[in-house]
Amino acid sequence: MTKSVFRPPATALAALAATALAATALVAAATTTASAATGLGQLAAAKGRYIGTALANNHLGESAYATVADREFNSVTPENEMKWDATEPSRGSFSYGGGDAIVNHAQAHGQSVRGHTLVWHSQLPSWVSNGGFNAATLTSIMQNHISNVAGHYKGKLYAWDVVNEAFNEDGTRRQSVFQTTIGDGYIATAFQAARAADPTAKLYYNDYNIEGINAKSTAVYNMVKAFKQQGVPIDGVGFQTHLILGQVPSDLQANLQRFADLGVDVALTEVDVRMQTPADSGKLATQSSNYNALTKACLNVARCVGITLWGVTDKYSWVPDVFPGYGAPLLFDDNYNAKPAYTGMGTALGGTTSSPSPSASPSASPSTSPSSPPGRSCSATYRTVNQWNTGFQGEVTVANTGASAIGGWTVIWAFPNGQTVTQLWNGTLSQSGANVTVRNMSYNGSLAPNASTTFGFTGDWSGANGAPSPVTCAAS
Ligand code: G2I
Repeated sequence: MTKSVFRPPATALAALAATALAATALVAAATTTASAATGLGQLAAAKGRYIGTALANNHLGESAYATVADREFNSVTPENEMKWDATEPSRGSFSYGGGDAIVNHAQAHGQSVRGHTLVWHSQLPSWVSNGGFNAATLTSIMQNHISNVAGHYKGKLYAWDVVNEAFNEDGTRRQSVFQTTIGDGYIATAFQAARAADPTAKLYYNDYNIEGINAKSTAVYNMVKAFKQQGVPIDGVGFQTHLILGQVPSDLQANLQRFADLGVDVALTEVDVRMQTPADSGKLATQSSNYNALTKACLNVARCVGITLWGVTDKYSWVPDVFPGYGAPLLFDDNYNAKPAYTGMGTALGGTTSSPSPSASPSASPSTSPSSPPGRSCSATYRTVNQWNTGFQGEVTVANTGASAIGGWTVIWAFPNGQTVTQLWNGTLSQSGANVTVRNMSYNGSLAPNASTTFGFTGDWSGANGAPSPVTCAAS
């Protein structure tokens, strides 16, 4: 059994004491502090999800910034370093210094990376936006950009925001240079180029103000539906979730679910909840309940794979620059004190989580193979996809080896060299010491005879990173 205990840092407790709502959360948190504190990312990993942050290279030298980022988050998104103006500032001249630094940092700290973003109207160098290119030339410029940038990071990223913010509020297409020059088809072309450049990264469409059901989200929904019908390679939709205090859409979960039902992953990709500054205890309490609600909405949708905050600390948030008079939108204040919002999110992630079912108990050992009902059987094949100094990425393929359909699977192994899983997707993880148990999600448990599915994970290793054997599978 894996037990993750959520304990806010001491500074969070002090901040919490200020509000009535938070006081309730404090009691909840305090009663679960039975063992060592753990970050939000670890809590999420126990539920097969991630909690990420936008990371900015120029702040990584600040020790409090790096400490909080690495303690709390198991996914990162470069805030600006992979955008077009950073990666191809002049035509055909590519620079990856900033993006590489983020990827190296993430790999050294067991964090997966969401690439952001390949095609966007903003932070687009003027050689592209004002180049006066015709459709054929701009298409090839766009394909070349994607092929180089996604190709450079091939195999290293969990996902890419392939196209960002292509729709207006009324559901029409934004009149970007790509739209006006190439036409509607540029988005599908971009996804095809991204798949060709990096076949393992999940490919996302990403936008803001699509969290609730409205004209804009419905336009995106219709595009995704058409892409799935046409075979355009899209894997996910990113809901930026830049919210105003007290305005979490009541239909957030329903909206995430309708997209998931199209057969794509969903994620909250740039979350912040801004308020008029200065903050006070009442606003901070509302913000805490807003974070709690949006986290629960994601957790209630099986294909909501994770939540990324758009920054580590209020100190460096983009909000006050763009919305004067507003700010304080994140989980940590200017001094890196955890805010009530931190506890709002942490309690939603289940301060105490466990996987109590018998085959996931601490005594579960791969030497004791789990058993399948008669007629049902499955196999599990483990492989190391990628490995770096202290981290690695693994993948397990689960196949139905019986003559009957199966409705679920459980895979068990023991790591030979003390490796630990830091994040796992397309499965529900439980790790106790060396023993790992992974169960299917609701959407990938059913397998017809001969059908297979995969789940992936990132992990930490030191000394050696041997593949476990045996890796056993039980069908249900
Ligand atoms: O605007 C908030 C976000 C909306 N969705 C897409 C995201 O990519 C976007 O992020 C923000 C960054 O957080 C800002 O840091 O994108 C802004 C640009 O559209 C970023 O701001 C820019 C400033 O405008 C530049 O002056 C500055 O040089 O950041 C640059 C690097 O610090």
